[in-house]
Amino acid sequence: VPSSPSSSSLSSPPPVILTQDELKKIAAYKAVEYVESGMVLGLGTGSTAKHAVDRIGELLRQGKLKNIVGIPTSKKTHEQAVSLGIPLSDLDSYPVVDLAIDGADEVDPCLNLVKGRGGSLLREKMVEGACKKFIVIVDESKMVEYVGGSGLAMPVEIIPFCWKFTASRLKKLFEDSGCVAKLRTFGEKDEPFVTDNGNYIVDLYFKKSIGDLKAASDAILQLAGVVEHGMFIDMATTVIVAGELGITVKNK
Ligand code: ABF
Repeated sequence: VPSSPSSSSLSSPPPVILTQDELKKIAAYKAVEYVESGMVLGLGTGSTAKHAVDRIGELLRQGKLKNIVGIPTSKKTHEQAVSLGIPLSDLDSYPVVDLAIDGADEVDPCLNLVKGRGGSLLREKMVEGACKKFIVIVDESKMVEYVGGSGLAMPVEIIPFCWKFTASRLKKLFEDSGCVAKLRTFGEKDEPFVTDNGNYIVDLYFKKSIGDLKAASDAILQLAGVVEHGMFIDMATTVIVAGELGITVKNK
């Protein structure tokens, strides 16, 4: 008996829809394929990087990786790495990092990034700025046309002293882009979010593109009170994007 169209469609396997977290894990595992024994590794922060750190711990435990030294980019990653038995050190002892693997909030077609919505941008920029190779791992939702133009936060770490003054100067810098500057807070009492370095974060929101990223970066960094911002310009050497149709590896 010939099968009806409805019965044949019932017998074909349903399409596999991966969750965002599964995509993050796929990107992370792919990046860990670049890790070799003996490397000094920058260990990123966030839900995507967490998968990479877990995988490195697993390969060390299985003896498939040896003599790794990890440099964590946050207190949280430090704790995770300790719990996995990954040997750790810092940039004072290892000023050159072979490879760093970390997530991002936005990635543009030139591989410029916005990072720091997880609050760890300063240590991330220090560690990733010291590495020979920096692999960014994202799911496809992070890919944008212009960084800073998505309407989502562009974080700036500032010192707590007179933070309102610094926030208003940041806002003024980008008046033409319709900038709104908001102190990052947490909890019911809206307490200031404090970074691992004891600083505050001001999130900048733009209505229009901020134009030249390098000029924007220079202007922000010139303000006294600013510690660092979340634009990572020209730093990523590789971006691994996991999407429903598979993995894409973009190289600088
Ligand atoms: C870190 O984690 C950050 O720089 C970025 O803010 C964030 C990305 O988070 P997730 O991987 O959880 O999406 O890499």
